[in-house]
Amino acid sequence: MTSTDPYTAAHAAGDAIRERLGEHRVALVLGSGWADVVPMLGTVRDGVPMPELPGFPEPAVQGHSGMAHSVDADGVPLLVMAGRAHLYEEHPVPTVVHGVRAAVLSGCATVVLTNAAGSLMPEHGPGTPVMIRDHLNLTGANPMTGADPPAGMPGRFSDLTDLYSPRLRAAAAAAVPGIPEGVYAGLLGGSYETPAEIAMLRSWGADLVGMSTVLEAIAARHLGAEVAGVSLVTNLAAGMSAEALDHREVLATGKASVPRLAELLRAVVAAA
Ligand code: 8IG
Repeated sequence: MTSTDPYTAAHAAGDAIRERLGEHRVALVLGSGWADVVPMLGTVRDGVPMPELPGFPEPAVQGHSGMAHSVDADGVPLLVMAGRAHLYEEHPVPTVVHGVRAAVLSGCATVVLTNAAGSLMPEHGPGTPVMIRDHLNLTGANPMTGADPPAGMPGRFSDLTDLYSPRLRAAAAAAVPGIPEGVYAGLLGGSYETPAEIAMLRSWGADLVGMSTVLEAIAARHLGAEVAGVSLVTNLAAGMSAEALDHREVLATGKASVPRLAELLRAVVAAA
């Protein structure tokens, strides 16, 4: 992805998605621990390993199947991408956002981003789904840097007010009364935080902390998509609990939460 410009590469991937899986109205990116929701979202019609699509890297993180599925979700054509590229794997920013750009350019008008996250809210611990209300992009990166978007694409400096659709958040709240909302701090990652970093993030307004989502949300909004974000809390952030942080627990918490997550996602997709 260094020789062609990232938008041309995403266009090619969008065309390949349409050829292999058809057209979809909504795209759903599944984070760590979320993969098992796929069969509960509707009728799974078809699937393709994402590395077979142009511009997608080989999957690396355990628990990510790296599949793109075409799902009939109660009549809504839904493109599910189970797996994503992370900055901490040293994927370039255009690779990190390639999937959402491809999905939008393939015709998806809505992008739903999910992740596993640490919680800074002591009352919302492991197993709690939280709707992302806003984010802090603390990755030090941004998909709108680099060469100007090519002709025919919106320019940079996208307005990120209401990045996380108030309409879709309201649909989630209607389906799951009392579902919490929070501000997601997206970090480069590679390690979890120190307790001092978590204290800092709390003072900056963060409710959730993770290593994904923010760059994809910006890239999706830039191309005009409506965006929703859902975090599954799998741990209290560093210094807030006696338990050590462990990636295996992320996957186990995901599995136990699957039926509730599927119900929530079905409601958000139906409203999209
Ligand atoms: I799951 O506590 C999960 N992902 N940065 N911090 C960060 N990412 C996470 C965490 C966490 N838990």
